Amino acid sequence: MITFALSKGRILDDTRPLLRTAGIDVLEDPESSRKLILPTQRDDVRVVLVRASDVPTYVQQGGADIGISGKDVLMEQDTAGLYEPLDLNIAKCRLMVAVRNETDYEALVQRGRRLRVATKYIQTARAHFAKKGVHVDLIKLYGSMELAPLVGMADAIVDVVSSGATLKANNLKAVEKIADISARLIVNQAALKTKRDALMPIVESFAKSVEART
Ligand code: PRT
Ligand code: MG
Repeated sequence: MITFALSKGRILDDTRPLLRTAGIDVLEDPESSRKLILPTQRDDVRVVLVRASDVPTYVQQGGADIGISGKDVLMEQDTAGLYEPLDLNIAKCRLMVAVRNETDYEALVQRGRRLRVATKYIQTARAHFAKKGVHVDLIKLYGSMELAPLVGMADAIVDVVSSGATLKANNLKAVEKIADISARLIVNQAALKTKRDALMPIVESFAKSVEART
């Protein structure tokens, strides 16, 4: 049995065509189903639905053999035991530093005062500002990072941006790119050995789909 870990929302929307091309049809609508384990039309493949930030953990721990995760999530975690064979080029966005429209970010950074940065990407933000030589106080949030500068809780945020509409609607501007982000196929390294015959055709089919789209 192959267990495929996916998260609802953007990743799932963009992944379903790839799954179909790989001959995997999820039999229930994942968005409306309350089940956590969904059968596919293949007896030997099932899908599990987990939080986006939990996908690498499931694949690492062997709760799933294969999964799809945003690079932003992977950058934030210890990825030992994970094989990342493919950039799927979907769910694309950019990991950015953003501040209020009226903030002069360059001046703020040059002043050398400690910067208060709100984010759910603590490890990535720490590494980014350390590389720049900027001292930061990191504030861990789990969502709606955009609010923190508006209420005076932070000088800047680190978050993913796609259209930029959310920043704009909240009078924020992106001032620095940390990384380009896209979803990645990840595979449990041990499973890749023990279930190679079942897993490799899936990886190869995904690779072909990605190639066909680019
Ligand atoms: O399960 P949990 O809620 O913890 O995870 P999640 O909310 O991160 O899941 P989900 O499904 O929203 O995102 C899954 C993955 O999609 C992320 O890990 C990213 O790799 C990728 N992705 C691509 C995005 C976006 N684009 C994106 N725009 N993830 C989040 N956003 C947010 C953004 O932060 C902003 O607040 O969507 C909002 C709208 O973005 P704009 O710029 O289009 O306005
Ligand atoms: Mg969410």
